[in-house]
Amino acid sequence: MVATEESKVEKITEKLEEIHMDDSNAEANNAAEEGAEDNNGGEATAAAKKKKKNKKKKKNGPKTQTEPPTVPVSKIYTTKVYPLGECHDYINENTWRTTSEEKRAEERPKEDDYNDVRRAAEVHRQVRAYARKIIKPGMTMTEIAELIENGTRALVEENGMESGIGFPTGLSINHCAAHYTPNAGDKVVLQYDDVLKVDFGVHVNGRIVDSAFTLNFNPKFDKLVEAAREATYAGIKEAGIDVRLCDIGAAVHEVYDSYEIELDGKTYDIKPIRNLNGHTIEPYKIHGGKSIPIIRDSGDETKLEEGEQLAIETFCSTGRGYVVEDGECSHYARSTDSGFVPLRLARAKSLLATINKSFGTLPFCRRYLDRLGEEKYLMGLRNLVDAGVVTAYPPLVDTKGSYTAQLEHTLLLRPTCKEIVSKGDDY
Ligand SMILES: [Co+2]
Repeated sequence: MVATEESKVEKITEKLEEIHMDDSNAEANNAAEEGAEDNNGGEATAAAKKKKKNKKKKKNGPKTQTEPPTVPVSKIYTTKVYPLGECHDYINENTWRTTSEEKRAEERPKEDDYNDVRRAAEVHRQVRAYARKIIKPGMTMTEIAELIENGTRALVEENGMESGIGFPTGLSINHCAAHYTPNAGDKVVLQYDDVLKVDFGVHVNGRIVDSAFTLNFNPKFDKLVEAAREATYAGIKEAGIDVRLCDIGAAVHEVYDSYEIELDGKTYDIKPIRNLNGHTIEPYKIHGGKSIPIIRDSGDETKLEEGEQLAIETFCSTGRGYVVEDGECSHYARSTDSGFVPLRLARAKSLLATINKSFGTLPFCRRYLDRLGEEKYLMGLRNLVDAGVVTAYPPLVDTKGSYTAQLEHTLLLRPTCKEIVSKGDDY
């Protein structure tokens, strides 16, 4: 999900092919042991026999993912210790953090939290590996959303507020940059010439991993997608403890300045979408207190701080570089600071009870209400939005005919290093 300038102000209110998930250390150990065996001239010692037996047993265990993805990551990582993201040392006046014993000690009590975020990230990587391979023109938006959501629910072992989907699966196409997911009855079919932003979230104990990528099928859009990727990585590189938000925006903007794209004989500047922002993430709150600009001259000198979790996301466009709300709304979230609001409609009250129980402050969409068995809830939902108890997040669009792209990662500003938790082999 993305933070808009407006929301910042209105805060009030896998026949199954196998993907090997063995970690490289295990593979290295096996290779080393096999090497040792060869040195014995192939003699089948008691130890080697035992090892082979163990190996076979291990193979029968569920250590690989299926297609489509159905195996919980906890059945793959049986020690329940999930892989670290990509870690980067802090730079400049923060280089001391890398080797600080004191900072290492501060991280120890937070390991369980980090492990929750990493479990969510592993689910994201495994679900998106399948999504990136299988999403093709001709599929409906509903099929795409369901394959991602079914995968997420299974791999994270969805369980009430303990683990599940972090927010609705964004499947925004072309000039729509964000916050579109199909509602019931949606008949939109993905086309060859579409540029699709896939933005989905996974949470474990409220620790949300928010990561997004862009798919294009016609290579004429490659530059646009590349621009979003490079700009986001520039933002990620810039981010760190004590770094001013405006400096991240400037680093991102500078990359976009170097990009243009030729589409059907016409050349377009690739611009950042100036009213879309990255954001901090807090437990069960996709939009924490800070918005991270993707333009220079934002003037925001607020600094990032130790311990913060960030979604660094940038969007670019061949249009105006500015989005407005447009079209049927699908995304909603309970407002986190609405306080007590008296509700007159009984239907609004019962709907709010469902929202509180099923989503808390996590964003949801109409399809999620449908699957819970809620019916004829639009009036009640409208009532909750009007009362300020629930915030509606309609699709955000640039000018018609334009194309937009996005890339997003979730980062942890750990005391000793910057960890890109959602980083994978794909992006
Ligand atoms: Co986001």
